[in-house]
Amino acid sequence: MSIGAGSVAALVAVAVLSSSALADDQAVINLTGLRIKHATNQNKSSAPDAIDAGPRYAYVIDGMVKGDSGLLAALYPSPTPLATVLESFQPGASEALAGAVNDLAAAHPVVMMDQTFTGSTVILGVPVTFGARFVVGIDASHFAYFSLTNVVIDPSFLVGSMTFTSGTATINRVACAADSNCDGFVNGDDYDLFASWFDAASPRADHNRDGFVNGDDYDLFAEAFDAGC
Ligand SMILES: [Ca+2]
Ligand SMILES: [Ca+2]
Repeated sequence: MSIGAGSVAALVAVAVLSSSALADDQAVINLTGLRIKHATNQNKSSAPDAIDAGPRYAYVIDGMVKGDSGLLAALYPSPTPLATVLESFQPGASEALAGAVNDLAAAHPVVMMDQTFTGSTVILGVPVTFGARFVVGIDASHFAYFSLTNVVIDPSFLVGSMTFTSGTATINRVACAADSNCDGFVNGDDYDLFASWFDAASPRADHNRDGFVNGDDYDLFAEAFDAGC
């Protein structure tokens, strides 16, 4: 079969269309300067960096924080990984800083992570209570956001506050809901991973994100997997 000039023009038109409509698969939120301070609510947006809607998103929050007053300044005088600080207040908490979730409706707004951390520890002999709510989502204007609310650092006058000296929250759009490991391919690794999550009744197996892990999720996953995306 030969390709005529008209077909070539059509192909070029398709190529131009698809490049102008090229999916924006990532949004990055700069967290530098964000304070972790008692009773201080903050929000950071990726604007003007937008991201397209997709059936699945992977997110990772990474940053360095430093104490800027009180006991926290004594304890963390230089930039320290956020994960290390979270672990010192609530062991295991840093696991929540990265993950992936589906949004089968592939529509914005969407919330990817809504995690409340709470813990208590003793810093230099002082019992300290800590709490914070981290939310990562994409708003209706397609900008990603990170919000830090419900911050409790008690007793705040003694413990002080912290600041992000650097850091980002990065959201990557994943083209296939069945791409469990978010590597861009759908293959046996994804099936095995999903099956292990499902067997463990992990929230990561909640394919349709309705709050339950059951046969519906297995069927939906199998359907997406068979379709190869
Ligand atoms: Ca994969
Ligand atoms: Ca479900």
